[in-house]
Amino acid sequence: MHMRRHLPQFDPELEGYIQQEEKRQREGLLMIASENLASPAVLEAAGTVLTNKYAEGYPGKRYYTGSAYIDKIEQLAIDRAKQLFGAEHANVQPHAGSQANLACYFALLEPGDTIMAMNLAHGGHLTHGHPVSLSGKLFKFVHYGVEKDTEVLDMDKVEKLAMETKPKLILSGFTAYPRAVPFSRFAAIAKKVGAYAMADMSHIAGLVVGGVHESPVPTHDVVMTTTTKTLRGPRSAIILSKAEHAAKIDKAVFPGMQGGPLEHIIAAKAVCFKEAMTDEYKEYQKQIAKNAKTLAETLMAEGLRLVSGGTNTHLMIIDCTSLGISGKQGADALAECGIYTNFNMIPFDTRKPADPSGIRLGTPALTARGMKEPEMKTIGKLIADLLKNPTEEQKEKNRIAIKELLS
Ligand code: DSN
Repeated sequence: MHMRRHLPQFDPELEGYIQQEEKRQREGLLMIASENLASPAVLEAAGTVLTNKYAEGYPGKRYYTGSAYIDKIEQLAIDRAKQLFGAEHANVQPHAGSQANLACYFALLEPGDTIMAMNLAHGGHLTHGHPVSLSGKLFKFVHYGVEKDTEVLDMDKVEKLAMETKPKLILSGFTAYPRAVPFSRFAAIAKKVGAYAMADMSHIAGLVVGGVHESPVPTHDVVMTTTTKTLRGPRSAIILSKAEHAAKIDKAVFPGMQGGPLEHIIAAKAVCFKEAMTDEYKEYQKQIAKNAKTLAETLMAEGLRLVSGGTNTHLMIIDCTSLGISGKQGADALAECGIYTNFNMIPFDTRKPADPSGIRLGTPALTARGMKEPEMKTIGKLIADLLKNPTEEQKEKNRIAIKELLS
């Protein structure tokens, strides 16, 4: 818990809400697949006077004086990102994933060009061409999706679609796909049709560092990732690229998409990358995947159906259809006893996005708390018991069991 000295004095109302949120995080099971628990060192770096500094530009080429130390900090983040992922170039300024994705598109393409990406309802992201996103308004998207029977990608069909539609950029990497992304196959297809290969590895960047998932960095022109999720850094993003795209990427981020970089958050990213270079961190990533496997097996043994029949990443999606409840009803019931997940579309969902059939859940934050396979079995059973019987009595039983588990 953060010990604040000034905020409680000046703004007790706000401090009170922060403390309530700290308590919720401490006393709940955080199972939203994209959330994690940043370390105290990351939080400390994010809460520094670096927030006071304007530093538009890049290290050594700023539009503001007084940037000597900021330059050192940003360069440290850049060097560590390159080293960590084996990248030729790193831009650490994107405020968040959506900006980073748009910057990549603008670096390599012209508005109106065709991008091929995953359908949002099958696990893509809003910035992968949904009509409500600027991405979908400014570029032409062709979407691939998973197969109805297996709920996984058929890469021969992805290749066929690429051959037919000749996109200028092929994007891989997803937010709700429980299976490993076949990055090298995506890169080979892009090469075959003369498209740029781009990966959004936001969900799995930590797993990539831990050697649990193939890295897209060697085979792709550009790779973006958010720095939270499995990576366990601050809420932000970076772009990695081949050296030949460096100047275009930098120009697209600043001045293309953004003004002043958030140097306090860049400092927190530098801390995260240092943490990610340790053996302990790699073990942590391996445990995330082991925990997800055990949790998925437990849920299935309890009779729940998981999209694609399981997981080999950090996340899984429960299909609530046969339980007679919607994903939203299920996620709300779980939250009422302190198990936080999010409701999610399943492939070929017949329900609406605001009340879909699925619940997405993951293991990064539980694993950050030191939990292992035995806890996953206990938690899987609690989740299944509640979804099969979402009564007040079962919720109370779960609350007691969770308190015991976390004590
Ligand atoms: N919010 C992220 C997620 O939950 O996967 C995507 O932006």
